[in-house]
Amino acid sequence: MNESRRVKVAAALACLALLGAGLAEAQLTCTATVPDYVPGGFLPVTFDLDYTGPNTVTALGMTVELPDGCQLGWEDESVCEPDITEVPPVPTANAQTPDPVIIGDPPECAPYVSPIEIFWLEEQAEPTVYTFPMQFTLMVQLPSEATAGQTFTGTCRYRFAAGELTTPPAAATAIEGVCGDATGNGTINIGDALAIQQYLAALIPAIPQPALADATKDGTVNIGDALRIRQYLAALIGDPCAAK
Ligand SMILES: [Ca+2]
Ligand SMILES: [Ca+2]
Repeated sequence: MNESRRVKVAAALACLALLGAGLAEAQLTCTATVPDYVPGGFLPVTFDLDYTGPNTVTALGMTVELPDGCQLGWEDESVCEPDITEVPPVPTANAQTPDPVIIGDPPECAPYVSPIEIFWLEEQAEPTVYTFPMQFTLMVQLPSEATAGQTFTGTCRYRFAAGELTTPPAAATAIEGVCGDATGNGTINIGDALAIQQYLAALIPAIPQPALADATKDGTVNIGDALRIRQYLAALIGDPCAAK
């Protein structure tokens, strides 16, 4: 081995040692939370990701496992109904907006199926610098025959300039709730319609049970849901969540 090559090998080994030390100090966490669900409705599945360590995270990926029959978004949500955002952007420190990409190529308006591989890919020359802690939410549609607990699992991957770390799987189980019960107290009353209206007026930051509040089952909570609940309470309709 000539001198130049010996120096390069030594430098490479030193880098690997530094990387190994860095990875050993790195702290990764990924947790999942879900509210109660309604069969056939949409459910926000939220992942909280955190990282502390000496290495800058330059790429981010997740594998998400859905219960049987659950679906996630569409390849091109702009031409498919309902119009839901399949994977949101994530916060970054250098004002870049990496495109979220789902691996797979289903036919137009066919859903992605589990397990779902998600990556946030940067097109820019400079790597994206992710900021932690971060949170993102996937809107998943449950099958109409869903019963009992519905468990969602996410495994997060962090990539550095060299090397990659994977978190243990984070799981959360949703239980079935009463459709229209936005407050999550087990009954439908005027308080549920009011909670939705207060949320839409930005008087409260969140709805306790957003999937139960989505009476129209279109993946969003809006005034139509409050109207359905009011119509139900006025005995104008028999089921606040029945299809129109
Ligand atoms: Ca309620
Ligand atoms: Ca709705």
